[in-house]
Amino acid sequence: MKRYHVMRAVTAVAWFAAGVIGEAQEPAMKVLAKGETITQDFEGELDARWKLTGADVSDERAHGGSKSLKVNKQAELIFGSNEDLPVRVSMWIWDAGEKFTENANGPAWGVGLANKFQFAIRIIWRRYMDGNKVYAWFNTENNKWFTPKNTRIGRKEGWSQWVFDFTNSEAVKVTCDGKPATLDAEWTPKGAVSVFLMAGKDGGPLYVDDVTVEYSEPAP
Ligand SMILES: [Ca+2]
Repeated sequence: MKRYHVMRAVTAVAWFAAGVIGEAQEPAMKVLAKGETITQDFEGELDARWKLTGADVSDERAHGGSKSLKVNKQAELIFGSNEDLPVRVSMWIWDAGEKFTENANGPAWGVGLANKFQFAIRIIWRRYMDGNKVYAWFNTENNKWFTPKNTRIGRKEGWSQWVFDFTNSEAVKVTCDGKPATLDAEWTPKGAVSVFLMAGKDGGPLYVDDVTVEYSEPAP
C-alpha cells in the first residue's frame, strides 16, 4: 500500500518534469478586441480558441474550399469572457434534410452567452411545432432545451448562411440567407461570448463552414 503511494508521487513528479501537468493548465484566453475579426474556413489551421468535443475537420462536405467542421457532439469557439460582446457572427450550416414523424432533437447552432446559457437555432420536431417545415430557436436560460420557439423560417436542405447580428443591441437580428427569424425580446440576448455548435441524436452530424466573428468599431 505504502509503496503504491510512493509510486504515484514519483509518477506525478515525472509528469510535472515532463511538462505534462504544467501544460494541462488553461493558457490565458485571448479575447476578441474591438476592430478584430475571426475567420474560419477549416482549410488550414484552426483558431486556438476552438474547444472541440467529438468534432473534427472533415472533407465530406464543404461550403467553400474542400473542408468543413463536422460536429458529432459539440464545438465552441470562445472569443469572449464574462461580458457579452456586440458581435456579428456568420456561419454556413448544412441541413441534411431529414424529416421526422415523432419528437426529434437535431443539431443546434448559435452562440454561447456570458451567463453560460446558449441562444441557438435548432432542428427539432414536436407535435405542436412542425420542424419538418420550420427551424426552432432556443434561449437555454428559458427552461434549457425544452422550450422551442418558432423562427418562422422555412427548412431548406443543403447549405444556408445564418447570421447572428448583435451590432445594434436594440435591434438584434438572426437571419437565414437574409430572411429574419421571428424572435421575442424577452429571450433575445444583447451579445455573445462564443460560437456554439451541437449535434443532436437526430438529423445527422452538423457540418459548419465559413464562420466569421466580427467585433466592429462603433459607428461614428
Ligand atoms: Ca471550407
